[in-house]
Amino acid sequence: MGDLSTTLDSRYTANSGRVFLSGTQALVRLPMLQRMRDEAAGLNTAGFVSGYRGSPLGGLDQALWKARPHLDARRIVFQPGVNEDLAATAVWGTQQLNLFPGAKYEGVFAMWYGKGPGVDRCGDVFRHANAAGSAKHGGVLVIAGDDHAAKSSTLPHQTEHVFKAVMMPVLYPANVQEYLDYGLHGWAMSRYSGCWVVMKALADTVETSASVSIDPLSIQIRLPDDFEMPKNDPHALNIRWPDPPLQQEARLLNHKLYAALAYCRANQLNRVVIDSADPASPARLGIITAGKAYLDVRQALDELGIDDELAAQIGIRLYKVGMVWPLEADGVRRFAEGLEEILVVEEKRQLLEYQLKEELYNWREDVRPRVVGKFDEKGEWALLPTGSGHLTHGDWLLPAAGELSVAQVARALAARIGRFFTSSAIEARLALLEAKQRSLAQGLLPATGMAAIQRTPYFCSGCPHNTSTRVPEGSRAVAGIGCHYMVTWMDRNTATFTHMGGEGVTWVGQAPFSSEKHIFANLGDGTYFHSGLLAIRQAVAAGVAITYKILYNDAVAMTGGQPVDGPLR
Ligand SMILES: Cc1ncc(C[n+]2csc(CCOP(=O)(O)OP(=O)(O)O)c2C)c(N)n1
Ligand code: SF4
Repeated sequence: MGDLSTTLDSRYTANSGRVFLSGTQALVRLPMLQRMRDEAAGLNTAGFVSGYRGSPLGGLDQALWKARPHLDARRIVFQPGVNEDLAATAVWGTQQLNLFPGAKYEGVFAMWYGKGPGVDRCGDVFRHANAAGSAKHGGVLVIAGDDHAAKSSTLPHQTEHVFKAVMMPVLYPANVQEYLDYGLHGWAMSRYSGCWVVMKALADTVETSASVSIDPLSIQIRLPDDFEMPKNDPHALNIRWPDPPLQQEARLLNHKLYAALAYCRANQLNRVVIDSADPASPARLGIITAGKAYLDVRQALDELGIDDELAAQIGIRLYKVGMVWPLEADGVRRFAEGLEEILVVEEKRQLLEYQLKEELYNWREDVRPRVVGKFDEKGEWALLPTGSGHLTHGDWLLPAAGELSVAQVARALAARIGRFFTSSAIEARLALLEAKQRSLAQGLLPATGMAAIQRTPYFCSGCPHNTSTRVPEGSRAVAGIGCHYMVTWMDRNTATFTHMGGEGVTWVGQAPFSSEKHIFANLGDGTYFHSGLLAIRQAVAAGVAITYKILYNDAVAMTGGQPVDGPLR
């Protein structure tokens, strides 16, 4: 008989073995594991979590609230932000604790969370706080929720490019176990390198569940022995005061990012997963990938009937990247050696591909593998005739727009493998996949060939948005972010919207040039508290004729019905 002492709370109380966790629950468990590790290491630390809700991290705050007794027991404070950048500012404060007298702990490890648009609005604070750095016994882990397919967002987002701009290293887990493992590495890397470290949480992985190993000490952290800390001081890269701006920049560019790379190297966060074991027939085709795209590659190989053994035999070397920016070069060099070609499989815009090409650029031409990924071997910059006398870019292989399907990845893999290995079994499986893909594209269910039903969402009956989003005859409204955005699909003369917190301000740029006298703007009560109040102040400051409707439904509905974060008056 199984262990009858297991309860739902075991996911947060078990100290060893395996528990069943969703990705969101793993993010709740993560700071508890960090505290347990610190305790075992004799460190007197505490934890702090702040951020703002939004899919795919819409339910994280509710999960943290539910786990409150377990967080309290591990000295972890959860203080949601009024918005994302104020949350990040509070996290910045945790790293300053030990600069002042009165600190009750040796350090505070902190976690920020938010969705892509929240990351976008944090550019200023991330840039400043990352340059200032983390505390030696603190560390900052930034959980960035990404929605590549815009399933629950007004635009798709891929935040790695934002973090590259503010110079924060990015880890990209592929499954629930890696949320725990990379999270612990993230804090350790942050303490070591002084950087704020990002962990990308993609909808496709953070919204899954799995049985995971929960032992806080199962991750062995190795501090690099090949990295020279300035002045031989192990804490030379951590936060300090005073700290002039050019010294911060020099510390970050000359040392901190290289310390993060050394940490990645020492802990083998990037690794070869499949390779030829036969020196007489070494690998020819390399595949480099990360996160969800890694899962797509595994699935595509499986669908093509290529297991690990066959893959190694036919000359495939598979490289799984855990830290996608910056890309550690020594591992890349060892991965690329002897290959004829490398296929980069990554979803959305090139991140790995551009770094890989840059790192291989100075190789001798006769040993440098060809790199394909977003585009085939003609490359992105080939100007190809369109047939109508115009020119276009090279041919897409794995397009950047939208998300990749397993069939697309399988097609690209089969094409590249087909250059040196053909098998009728692979071709037959590919044909099957293509047929499945075609019927899905036509809106047909592959199993039955019947049309899949599509239904436009509408307000729930009884919802105040049903009446509050109506406009008087002859007038128009602009929409805002929230559940009430659905009004744009209804016959209610409501068109265009802004990002969260800009509601109605587009009118400030139109009113001086328009014969229209007045518009309405919808603003949810949750958004009003988050940032929308400033939009109203902008409209007042500009003196434009606009009527704001603050849509009071007493909830931040779109993300799960959380209470508005404070009083509205
Ligand atoms: C900067 C930013 N953070 C978070 C989100 C995620 N988000 C989308 S709608 C929404 C809640 C809006 O609540 P409210 O304004 O009360 O409107 P309601 O959903 O209740 O209609 C949130 C947090 C976002 N779109 N942008
Ligand atoms: S705000 Fe709530 S009640 Fe209204 S449509 Fe959205 S989910 Fe339904």
